Amino acid sequence: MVKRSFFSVLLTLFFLFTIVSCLFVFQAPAMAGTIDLNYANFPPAPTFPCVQMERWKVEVEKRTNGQVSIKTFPGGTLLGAKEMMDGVIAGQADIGNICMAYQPGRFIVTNATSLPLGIKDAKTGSLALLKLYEKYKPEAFKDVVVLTMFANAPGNVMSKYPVKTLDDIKGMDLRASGGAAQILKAWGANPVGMPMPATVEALQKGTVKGLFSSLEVMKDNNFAEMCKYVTLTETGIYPFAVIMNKAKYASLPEDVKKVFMDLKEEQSLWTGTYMDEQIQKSIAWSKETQNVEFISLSAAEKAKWDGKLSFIIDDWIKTAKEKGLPAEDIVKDIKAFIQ
Ligand code: DTR
Repeated sequence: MVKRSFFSVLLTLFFLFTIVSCLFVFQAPAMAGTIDLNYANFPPAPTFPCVQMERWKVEVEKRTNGQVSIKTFPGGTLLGAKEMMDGVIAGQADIGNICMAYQPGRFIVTNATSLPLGIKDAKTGSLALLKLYEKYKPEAFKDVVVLTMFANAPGNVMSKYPVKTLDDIKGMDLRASGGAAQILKAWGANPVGMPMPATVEALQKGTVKGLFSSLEVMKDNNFAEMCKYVTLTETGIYPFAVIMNKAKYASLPEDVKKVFMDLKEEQSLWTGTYMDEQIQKSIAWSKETQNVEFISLSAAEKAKWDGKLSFIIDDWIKTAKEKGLPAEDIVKDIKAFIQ
């Protein structure tokens, strides 16, 4: 009797020990490894910079087996467009998405991609931008770690009134930032600078009569409701970067850093491809449900519009050279990367 109960106690202890150690083994990685990161973005959730953010979050959480958890903040709820770079450097957000065109003087090298160089779509622009960054590693990024870069598709005029000739666009108040503003100015329009989120109100109030950007915003931002005309100019992209606080990045385990770096080019390609697909959907939707008229410039008119832009590249080269940058090489490289 005594012998039997001694064995059953031993057996029970053995089972308990096994269960506890199993629990410990399965819990340990999650407990020891949970790294919480926040990611700030400035435009609203349905727009492409935020869609790419959610895709990146899902991929990181999957590829680190839940070791990293990302909390996303779309719509400027953590940091707005213009405070993004400094906010990430200061650690107000661990990760942030910047549109470089909103600070043209700060990101001179990477903003060269917004020159009218004939980038044909977002995929080409995104990969060329990332290659340019990797080649020149511009000073502007010395206080952050770049997680990826991408671009939107070439710009077109979306307006409340039809624009068919240079006379039509003359003096028209159109929203644009950075390099795109220069393009509009060269065509004789009156560019009004503001980040994308401010554009909705400006259109509603009539402060601007339209905007110059990639066409996915007709659907994503519902601009098709107010802008019933699109003039197909197909020029000028906006470069974006996803940046991370340097100290926070340095504190990550090596395997997590590897996941981030392995995703750098893949995310760029994914975003460019996603954007190009969204453009097609947006065009179809604008035509079919919003009755938007798409205006193609005649060959003669297009030549006039293009002719107005050539000085922009020369001017950029001159200014960048004065700042000690290898300006001609940068332009040559972009042209080679987009082939
Ligand atoms: N064209 C730039 C960048 C841009 C294009 N689509 C979106 C959507 C949300 C924010 C920015 C952008 C611009 O007009 O700001």
